[in-house]
Amino acid sequence: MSILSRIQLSLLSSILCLTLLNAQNQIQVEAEIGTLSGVMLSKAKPGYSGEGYVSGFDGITDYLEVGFDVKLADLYKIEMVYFTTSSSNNHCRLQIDDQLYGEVRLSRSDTFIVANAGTYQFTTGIHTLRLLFGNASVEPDFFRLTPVSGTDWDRT
Ligand SMILES: [Ca+2]
Repeated sequence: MSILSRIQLSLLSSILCLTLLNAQNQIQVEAEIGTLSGVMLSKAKPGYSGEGYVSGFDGITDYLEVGFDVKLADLYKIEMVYFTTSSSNNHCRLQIDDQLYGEVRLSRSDTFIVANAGTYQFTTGIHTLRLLFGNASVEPDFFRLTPVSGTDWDRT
């Protein structure tokens, strides 16, 4: 093997390694494995991830809560994959570790789409996300948390 191809191979494995690390650090939590209160597991609409998605958000006390383990303390981008066929009603509420975090704005869609729910600084260990009814019959599929490593510009 020439020196050049050894260097190319080494570079390639470094890039692959970085990609795998990034994939591992991303956390995906299925909505349907959470604690469901006033809501239920659904499988009617195709295209979901995992075992289904959650339907039935229609009352002020309805919620779903998921727990997950953060291995790497970081600022995380929080996304929720969902659909809602309601056009006039357009938000739900999000609680992180039993504290109200804010509203998640929703768009009407017949297919699963991604909502950007904001960013949050997570410490290592177990945390919870609780999705509460706002005014929309949101049907969440899963949550995805992506570490914003290396971008210190919005931490200060
Ligand atoms: Ca799901």
